[in-house]
Amino acid sequence: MERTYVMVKPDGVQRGLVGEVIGRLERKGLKLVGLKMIHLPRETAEKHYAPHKDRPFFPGLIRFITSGPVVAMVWEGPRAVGAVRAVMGATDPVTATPGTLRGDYGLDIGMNIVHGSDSVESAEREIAIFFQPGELVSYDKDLDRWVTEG
Ligand code: DAT
Ligand code: MG
Repeated sequence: MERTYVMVKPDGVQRGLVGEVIGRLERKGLKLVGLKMIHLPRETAEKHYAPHKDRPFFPGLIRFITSGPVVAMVWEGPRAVGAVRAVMGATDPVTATPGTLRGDYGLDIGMNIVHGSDSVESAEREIAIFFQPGELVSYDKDLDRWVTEG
């Protein structure tokens, strides 16, 4: 079982795509175990995107991600990291496969609607930035046994 960090970015919130992101991940069979809406302070944004701090797009990325509220979430499931990446699509929405969130809704590599951790290690690091352990819930969903045989 894995947990992954997902964030509807300011463009996704402004465009009314929060429900679309949550709905697609629910229908995929993943389980929502943490959720909050926040307007990221600059320090938190810089911490989250620290692996990109030397990239030329970093200042613009920080400006964008702090430009409005985001919806921060933790999703759980078997291979949840890869499952979310697949639902989300490639980084550049223009080349992201249609049928993915980015492929269906985006045109701009920066304003690409949603973030999802790229590995189990990144997920652990990112979840710890946004959530206290006590803010995440554990619960059984009766439907889980119809989603995976595991
Ligand atoms: P992803 O969000 O698919 O994991 P990433 O981790 O490589 O992509 O980059 C983080 C974010 O930074 C990405 O969602 C959008 C922005 N970004 C990446 N490459 C960019 C580029 N060449 N120009 C502008 N923004 C970029
Ligand atoms: Mg990434």
